[in-house]
Amino acid sequence: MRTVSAPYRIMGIVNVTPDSFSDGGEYFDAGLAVEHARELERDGAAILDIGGESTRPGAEPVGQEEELRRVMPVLERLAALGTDAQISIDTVKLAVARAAVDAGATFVNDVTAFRHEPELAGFVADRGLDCCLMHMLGEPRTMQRNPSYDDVVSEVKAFLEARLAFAVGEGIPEERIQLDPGIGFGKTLAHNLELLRRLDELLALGRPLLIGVSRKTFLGEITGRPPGDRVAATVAANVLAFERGATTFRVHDVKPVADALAVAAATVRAP
Ligand code: HH2
Repeated sequence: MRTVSAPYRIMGIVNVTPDSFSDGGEYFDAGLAVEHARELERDGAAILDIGGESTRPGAEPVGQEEELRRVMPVLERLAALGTDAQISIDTVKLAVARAAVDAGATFVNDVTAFRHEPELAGFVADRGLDCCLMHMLGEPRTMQRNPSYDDVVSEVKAFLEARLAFAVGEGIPEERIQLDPGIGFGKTLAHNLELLRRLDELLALGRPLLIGVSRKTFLGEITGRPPGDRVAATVAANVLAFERGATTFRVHDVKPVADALAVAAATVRAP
C-alpha cells in the first residue's frame, strides 16, 4: 500500500459496540475487533479509530465504565501486537481518552468538539495529541428530529471556526487540529449533499478536513440500499469529498476506498 506519500489518509473504523448503525455487534468481541483493525491497516488505513459508544441517530449514551470495558482490551492488544497506524479514540469522555492515550492512542476524535467535557481540550494540549473537531446539531438521541438551518454551510463553518478558536485557546497547536462537517449529525439528505457539494468553502478555515460518509443513511436514501450494501455509494461520496479538498476519510471499507482515492489522487493532483 502506498499510504505514506499519499496526499490523504484513511481512518479505518473499529466499532466495539453492540449497536452501531452499520456494523453493530460484528466486532463487539475484543479479539475480533483487533483482528479487524489489523486487516484495516493492511488494507491501507493510516489511522484506526476505536469507538465504544455508538453515535448513530437515536443512540442512548453509554456509561464510562462500560465504554472503558469495551475499548481498553482492544487498545491494549493492539499496542502489544504493535501497529504502524496512528490510534484514534472516538470518545466524548475525558476519562476514556486518558486511559486510551495511556494505552497508546495519539488522536482524540470527540464528536462534540469538546462541548461535552471542555477539559478534554486541555488534556489534548498537555499530551501533545492530534484531534478532530466535528459539527453536530443537537445530540445523537435527538439530532435527526427535524434539523433546520438558514444556510447549512455557513452555519457549520461558523461553528467550526468557534470550536477551533476554543481549542487553540486551550493550548492545542493549530497544526494538530482537523475539522469535520459531521455528515449525518443533525442533517437532512439535502443538508448532507449541500455540505459535500460546497465542502471546499470550509477550507477557508485553514485546517485539513476530515469527512465521515461511510455507509451513512443519506447514501441509503439515494440508493435504496441497506448499510452493508453501500460500499459503491461510500466510494463515490469519498472521491467527491477528496476532489473538493478533504484529506482524511473515515470509513468502514478501507480497501475499496483506498483504491478509489489512489485513482482520484493520481488524476486530480497530477503535476
Ligand atoms: N461518524 C460517526 C462516528 N464518529 N467521527 C467523525 N469525526 N466524523 C464522523 O462523521 C463520524 C464520527 C458515525 O458512524 P459509525 O462509527 O459508523 O457509527 P456509530 O456511531 O453507530 O458507531
